[in-house]
Amino acid sequence: MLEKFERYPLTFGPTPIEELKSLSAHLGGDVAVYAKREDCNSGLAFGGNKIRKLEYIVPDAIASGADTLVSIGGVQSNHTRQVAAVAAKIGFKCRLVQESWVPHEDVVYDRVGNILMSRVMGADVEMIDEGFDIGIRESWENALKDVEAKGGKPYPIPAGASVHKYGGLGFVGFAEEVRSQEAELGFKFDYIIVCTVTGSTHAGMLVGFAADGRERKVIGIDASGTPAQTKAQVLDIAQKTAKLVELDKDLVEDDVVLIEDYAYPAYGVPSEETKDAIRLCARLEGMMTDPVYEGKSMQGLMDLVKRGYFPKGSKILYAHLGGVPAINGYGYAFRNG
Ligand code: 5PA
Repeated sequence: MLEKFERYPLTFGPTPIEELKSLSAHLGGDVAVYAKREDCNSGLAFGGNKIRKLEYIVPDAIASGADTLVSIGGVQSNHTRQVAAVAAKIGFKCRLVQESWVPHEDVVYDRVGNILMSRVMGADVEMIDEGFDIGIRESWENALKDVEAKGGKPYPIPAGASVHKYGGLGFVGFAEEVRSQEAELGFKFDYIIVCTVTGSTHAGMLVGFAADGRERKVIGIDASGTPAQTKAQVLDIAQKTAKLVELDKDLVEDDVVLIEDYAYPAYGVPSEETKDAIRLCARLEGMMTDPVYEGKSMQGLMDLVKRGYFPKGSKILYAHLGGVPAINGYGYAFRNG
């Protein structure tokens, strides 16, 4: 589906799929849980889901003649850290807008984890006191103008690289990769669990898995706390991406399965249940998840299994999208483990 698009390799190659046997047994043994490790996908500053998206965006950035990648996220954004790493790798400058999307308890929240790495990698980091919103932001548009005013040539990458013409392509590739791994494994996954916020990860998967009729088997776990906006954005990106790759099927609203029950109390704030899910997964599998995204989708996965959402015998693929560096900003929440 992606042959006609140029890809700039930034990942190690196909990401491993591993069976989470202890977790599956702990959850009762009726379903088998596997993880596809997007968190281990690249040597670029701990990697994560944005690297796969950026592989299809970088050729356009280079062709545009730009010299500065300009992007936006919260203070502990994984996305902006990955943009900073990619900019360093391809010899671009990087301008990042970090908005106050998350209330926090730790005094070092804006000094550790993702933002620490972005600064070390040379990004020009600007802190803006604005709340959470996955849409196009004035602060980001101002940053684009500012780069230009200072003689630079900006290349715009919106939040999560989602509302970008090529933002959905990377995770179409994820679905194709899963299909070829399934051929080797000798079985197909019945469900794919994905954490959803700005939407292009989920949207790309919808398009990729629609190719073999599994679009409604992609189960999005909302971590935005603004699910109506997130769901609409997933559908819009999926429809545009479907057109781009010439999918011979129309995607409709009901194809976007987005479970809203685990984003509480707010974007970036882990509930007690999210923290428990992070601890349980870490203690059973040695697999770390973060308090903003993957901890919430892990909590969702565990709860859905317990509630019998998946028929007995189901094989479930948990997409681990990265994001662990942000846990450094949550030292207080995990002070006792
Ligand atoms: C993010 C996003 P989408 O934004 O494509 O829906 O992906 C959700 C997601 N898991 C899931 C991890 C670890 C993520 O980092 N992160 C954003 C960021 O600024 O880091 C875009 C919000």
